[in-house]
Amino acid sequence: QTAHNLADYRPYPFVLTATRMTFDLQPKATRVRTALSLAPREAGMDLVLDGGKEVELLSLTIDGKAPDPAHVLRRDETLTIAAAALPPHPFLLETDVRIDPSANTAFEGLYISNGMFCTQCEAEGFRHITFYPDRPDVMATFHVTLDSDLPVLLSNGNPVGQSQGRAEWHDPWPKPAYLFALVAGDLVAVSDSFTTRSGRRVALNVWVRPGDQDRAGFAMESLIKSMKWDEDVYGREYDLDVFNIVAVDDFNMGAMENKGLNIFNSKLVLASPETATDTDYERIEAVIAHEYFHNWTGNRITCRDWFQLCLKEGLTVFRDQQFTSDMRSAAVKRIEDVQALRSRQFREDQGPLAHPPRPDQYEEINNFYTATVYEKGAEVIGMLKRLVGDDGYRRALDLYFDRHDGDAATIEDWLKVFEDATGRDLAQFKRWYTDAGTPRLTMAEDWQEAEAGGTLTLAFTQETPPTPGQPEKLPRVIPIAVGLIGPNGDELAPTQVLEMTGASQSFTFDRLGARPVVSALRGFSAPVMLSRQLDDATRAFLLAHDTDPFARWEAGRELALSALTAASQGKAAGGDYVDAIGRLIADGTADPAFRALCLNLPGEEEIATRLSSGGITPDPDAIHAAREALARQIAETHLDLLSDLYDAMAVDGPYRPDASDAARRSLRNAVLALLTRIDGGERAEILFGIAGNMTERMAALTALLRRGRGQAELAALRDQFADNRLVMDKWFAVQPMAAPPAQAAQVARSLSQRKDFDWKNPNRFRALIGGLSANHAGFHAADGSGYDFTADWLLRMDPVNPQIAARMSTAFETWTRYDAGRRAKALAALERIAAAEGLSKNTREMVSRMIA
Ligand code: DPP
Ligand code: ZN
Repeated sequence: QTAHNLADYRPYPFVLTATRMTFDLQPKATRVRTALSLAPREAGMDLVLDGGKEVELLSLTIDGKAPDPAHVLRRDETLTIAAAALPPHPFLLETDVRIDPSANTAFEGLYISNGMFCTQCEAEGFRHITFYPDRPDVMATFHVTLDSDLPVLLSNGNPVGQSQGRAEWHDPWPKPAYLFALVAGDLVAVSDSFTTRSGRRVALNVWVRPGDQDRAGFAMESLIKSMKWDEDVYGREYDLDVFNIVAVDDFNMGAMENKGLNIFNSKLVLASPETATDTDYERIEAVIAHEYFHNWTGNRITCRDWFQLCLKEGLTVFRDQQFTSDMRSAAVKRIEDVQALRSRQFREDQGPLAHPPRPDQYEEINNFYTATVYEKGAEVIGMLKRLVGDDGYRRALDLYFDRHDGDAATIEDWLKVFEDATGRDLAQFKRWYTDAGTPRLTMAEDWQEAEAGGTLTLAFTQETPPTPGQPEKLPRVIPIAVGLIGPNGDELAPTQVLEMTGASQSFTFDRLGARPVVSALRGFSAPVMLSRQLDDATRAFLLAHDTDPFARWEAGRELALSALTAASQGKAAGGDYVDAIGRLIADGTADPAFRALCLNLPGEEEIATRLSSGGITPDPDAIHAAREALARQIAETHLDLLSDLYDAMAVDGPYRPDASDAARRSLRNAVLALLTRIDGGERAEILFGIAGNMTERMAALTALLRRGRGQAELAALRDQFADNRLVMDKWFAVQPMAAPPAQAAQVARSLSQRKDFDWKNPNRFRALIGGLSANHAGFHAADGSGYDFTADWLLRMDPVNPQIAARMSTAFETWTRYDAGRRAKALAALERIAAAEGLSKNTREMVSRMIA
């Protein structure tokens, strides 16, 4: 009853062609009148509509007449009209319902944020607005009338009528209910326009609250760049006369791609140098692009059912990654994406919540908006592109848009266009979509000297550990990009992609003059964990000479991890890494952003993941200490070099959020974090005082907090920005995150008692609760204080906003990998949550999967 299974998919027995709605928007009692043009696909079927229990049915008619009440059945989540009451031909079903947006704290459906009406319907929010076939394969045109005294009234599609207190919108593109949106509020727009390459002039607006206009310009620039890029790179044009973006403060997600009316969490729209960091700017650009790109990959072609979520999300993430690579540095973007994948998706894959990019079962779909569906979904597409080549990819995508425009499609449809466009059989490749877990790839080298030149054999084996419900795994297709580097550092063989299909497989390179060093998994050509026997000297060689930027960074990463994992188990280490990093930071020819990425040590969570994948129980306190010690060692060894670099990387002139200035700031801030360990915080205090931009101020503040200082700076920031929610979110997040681990839970607890901890706001809640779980040794404190604090707040949030509570419960997803003492405390916290009366379906599913 509670689980949904992919295998149970059936088409909806009615065809819905047009939806007309009229909203009388009142905060406590909004009336929604809906007319659905329906036609039965087959005779004798009951009409089942979704509708949340708070939706109050006032009247219902079929072709203007009320049916016999005996034929209308209201259950908690559905409204059923018996076949006996339905005509055998097309008919009009009209409903009139009442809902209470002011009581909607879950922010699903129609709700109010700061006096503004807005909606969130993905995945299943529309059923909280009216009775409807709320599933993605039921698509209709929408005609929407909004009645309200509020000055700005928006919905999907094109405006077709405006008068005092009323606006009408028509969306000619058939869409599923999850893409419906409306907004009504006192808003102002930053406006511009874009002319598509076939000459359609599109009015563009970014709507914000009065006073926020001067922080919306970057979002608008990003939108225009995205529209142009999608035409240039994918040949995709926009298809309406207007494109509206609205910023809202209370939002469960980052943003939402509703047709023609994207709704954004305000933190992904509003930016000024004083309030937003370089990272914020980069994310705004990427998410504006992501939601815009959904217009084709998601809206024009949507998903047949929610099991196919990665069809639109994996592809759209892949597209926004390509966009950012083109706008900024491709090398840096790739490294950042791999870091994010490892820290979120590999972590998910290792624990009790592991699932395939296309799951075949769920209880609550909102729990599947995960790193696996999104980021691994994107990696799978990257592999497909590598296997079929750029031309093959372009042909396949053209065919996809051509063949499936207007469809609700599946992963099978997606793979079929690649097969048809390239002639390749993708049956084995499909396992990437259906199997969970991160494959472990092992590489062994064999070198044979010979007269005609030596022969190098690379022998690979693959194995994927068991995951919930999938004890055994068959081998996958793994594209392994490899290059060979000669002893003098020259590239002997450029990158080639080895295609592994078996459980073990060898590849041979012959006629080689001297034994080369192998640069493997270039560009992170597959989302696997690669293990190979490599000494630290060879890693340092690759860090100095590899021509592939990812592989070069990876060599440094491996050096650092080898030092850190050894040290956290009480073994001496670090020399090779400290020497190599010294050479790299002194190399003025290397991109500052790349040097910054190399200088930022692997996080504690990443070290724990590495240890645990090698079968070692991670000790959070020892990991923290080892990382601190290595940072100090680098700072002491290279003090002069770092001081000079800190001065040299200062950025002159007004703040610009572009990649090259951001790169210099990122290197300088990485250096600052190290130097603060030696100078007692002198530089950081100065920087905080003089910096005009949030990037440097946050870096300085974080460095100080990590050293147990920074109280004056915190107070200054609060005084200056008490009224700026987004800055105050940072203020709440940084304190538990950068606190010494033993105090982190206490820091979070006292912050949670402040009046301005407006916890029902998702951003504020995520800031504080997520800030603590980002402090690895703090969240996993041996006394259980981190677990207890987090469980207390999940329990408090759950009845108010189940989506947020369930999402944040993933802080516990790695609990099984720690020692018995921590496991017992984490399990007790999870059991306390599980035992709560009235726990939401969302959180219940998460907690029971984690305890199972
Ligand atoms: N709004 C979310 C995203 O764009 C869900 N579609 O990924
Ligand atoms: Zn998306």
